[in-house]
Amino acid sequence: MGLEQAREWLANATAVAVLTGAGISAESGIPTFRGASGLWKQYKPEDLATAEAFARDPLLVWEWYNWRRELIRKAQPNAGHRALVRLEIQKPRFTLITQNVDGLHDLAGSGRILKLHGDIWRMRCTSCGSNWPDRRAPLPKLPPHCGCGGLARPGVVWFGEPLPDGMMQEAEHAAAEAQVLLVVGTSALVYPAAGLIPYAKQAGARVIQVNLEPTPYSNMVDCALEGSAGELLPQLI
Ligand code: BV8
Ligand code: ZN
Repeated sequence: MGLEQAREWLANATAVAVLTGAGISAESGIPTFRGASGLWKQYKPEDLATAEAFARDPLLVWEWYNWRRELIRKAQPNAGHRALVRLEIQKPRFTLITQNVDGLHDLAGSGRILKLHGDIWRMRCTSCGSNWPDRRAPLPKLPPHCGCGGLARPGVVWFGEPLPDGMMQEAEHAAAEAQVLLVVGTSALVYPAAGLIPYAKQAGARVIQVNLEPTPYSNMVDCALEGSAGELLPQLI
């Protein structure tokens, strides 16, 4: 099944859901998680993105998030992000479900975004629980603290932590009612996010995958397009 067929499915759909991962931000200069570029000081992301790592060494974990915030601060949305904004405008029913915490979909102008794994530009207090936006990069002092004096943590979902309440239900609802699920730039290895792919398929959606490399679902999807999001999405939409 080729790009032409995928274009037609998308054009004829009135209800569309999109699932994105780090791959859509790669062409904006943000390293993905897997692969050499994802490493920071030899640490694997899944070693730092945990409550255990933060409890052990909050400064180390904040240095990593501060490094990512500075990278993301310099980044601009790319043609892939912008194509999804156009798709949202065209579709009566549209939901953008992202695993990315970089905020580039917002910056591109997307509206209906479900941030499954939170937002790197928000902070949460580990003692009073309040959360607030903070877009400073670099942060003046590490680790940052809350007004109550409590230690602040990044407003993201770490491995072993549940997704924000109701977020997965909303995402599953959007995936179930979509005629087309467009999956972009994800290795589909992290759950429950990756579970949305078979979920949509079972609910009768056409699933189109745009990814540089094959994923565990390449044989299940209706159309697996191998290439970069920045090149393929403008051709698809
Ligand atoms: C939970 C925020 C339970 C932080 C992130 C079932 C089976 C197995 C394991 C589990 C399971 N259920 C749960 C687990 C455990 C775990 C998990 O999935 N582990 C994996 C590693 C096996 N899941 C969890 O822990 C989740 N929580 O289950 O809680 C619970 C319930 C109740 C009570 C208590 C607990 C939470 C998971 C969320 C973790 N947080 N991020 C931060 O960012 O700092 S995950 C993070 O990693 C990202 O958000 C993203 O989700 C993931 C990285 O994946 P991708 O985005 O896909 O990126 P990747 O680099 O892997 O791939 C990029 C792809 O793009 C590649 O394929 C590449 O080819 C392609 N590409 C590159 N360039 C381009 C491109 N494609 C197109 N164009 C390009 N230019
Ligand atoms: Zn506080």
